[in-house]
Amino acid sequence: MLNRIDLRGRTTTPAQLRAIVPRTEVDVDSVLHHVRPVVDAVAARGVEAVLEYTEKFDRVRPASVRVPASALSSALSALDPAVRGALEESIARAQRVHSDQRRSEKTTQVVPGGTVTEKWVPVERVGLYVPGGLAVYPSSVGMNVVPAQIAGVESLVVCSPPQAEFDGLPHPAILAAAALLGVEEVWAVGGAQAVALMAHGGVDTDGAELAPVDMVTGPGNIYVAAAKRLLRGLIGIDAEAGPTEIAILADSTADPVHVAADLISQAEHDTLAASVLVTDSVELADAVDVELERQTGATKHSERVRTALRGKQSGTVLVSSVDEGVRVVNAYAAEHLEIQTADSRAVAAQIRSAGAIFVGAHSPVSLGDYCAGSNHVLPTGGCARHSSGLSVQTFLRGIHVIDYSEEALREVADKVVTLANAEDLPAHGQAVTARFSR
Ligand code: HSO
Ligand code: ZN
Repeated sequence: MLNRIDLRGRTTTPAQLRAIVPRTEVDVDSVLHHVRPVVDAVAARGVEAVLEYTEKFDRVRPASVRVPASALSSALSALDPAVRGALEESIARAQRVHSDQRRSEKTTQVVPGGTVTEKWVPVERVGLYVPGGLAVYPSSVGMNVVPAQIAGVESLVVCSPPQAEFDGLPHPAILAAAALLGVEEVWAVGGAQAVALMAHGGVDTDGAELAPVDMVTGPGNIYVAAAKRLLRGLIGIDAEAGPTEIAILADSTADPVHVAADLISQAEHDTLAASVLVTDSVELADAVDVELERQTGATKHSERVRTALRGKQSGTVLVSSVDEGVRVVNAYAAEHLEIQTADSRAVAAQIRSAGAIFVGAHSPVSLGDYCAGSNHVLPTGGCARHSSGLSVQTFLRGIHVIDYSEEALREVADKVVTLANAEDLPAHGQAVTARFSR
């Protein structure tokens, strides 16, 4: 079922490997000209423009955009108790892991009387975008809200598209998840309009105010990504999420049933999702292909899965050794990387680029999607080469606090003057010497 790329006997550089192992290119630039007018209109006319675009794109006109508190509490009461229990477990585990990400203030004494302290200050107000439609993921609400709350973000707003079938409210599972996490401010707005409204703020038809946020996080389609790209700078953003990716580095000891199940699990998200197997075992590759056929036929979203697995972004890469496989997966920098080899931990220790690494036979990606405690908002499209997944750090700003005494300044004054003069910025030096010339 998967395309096969045979790298055995070929010598390749990381840059060549990145070109050889295909991935979905999402051309966000190509939709910027559609999204710019939306962003500009919302900036200029606020909620009035939001309602026009909501009618046009979501085919519903909510009475008010701000979701009433009663809708949040009734969504939570109506939530299936089993789902609520599982969501609570997911949130509790994420809270444990993310609590350990908190940073403490550190003071470095550079010289006697001269210190630099790095203090960590949470972003004040954060907007979380939660998609509706095909992808209704209450688990993702937790993955965004938990690190923000643990970072100490004081003000959080969630935006999610209104649904005609739910009387113009966002999907009830999203409302329930928000309520469970103690998020009180939810607005029924989706797409680029949502990002623009959060960035610029606005006033609802009934006078409720959405104060502008400092940062927007959360997944979304290409229009949401384009809006983030246009508004970045005015607001901070997490990342422009692309289609999900799983790479599995496996040898002959891996179980093809598990490997196939895991490849299918992420293909289930999207026809553009990427499922990549990297292996030194032709027998495993063959057995996985057989399993993929069998399991895809039996799975609920088989059409979507089949399209994703057959897409050019998915495939099997044959390598001559696990070491070569390590080079391939490091170059590919998958959002999710599973290691299923004889000594999975030792191989995992060699991985330098991946959004998250899942080690051994009992750590499938879907565990991480829901209940490992790790975050499932991870860098896609090779961004794992330079970026990390969502964490407490995403919502913190490190601020250097410089505190020097007169003596400590005097001691280094000539160095400052020398460097200032070398850069032809003598007034910089003056700002120091002025303190000692009288
Ligand atoms: N695998 C997705 C996250 C997710 N899976 C949400 C299920 N629900 C992207 O990491
Ligand atoms: Zn998933």
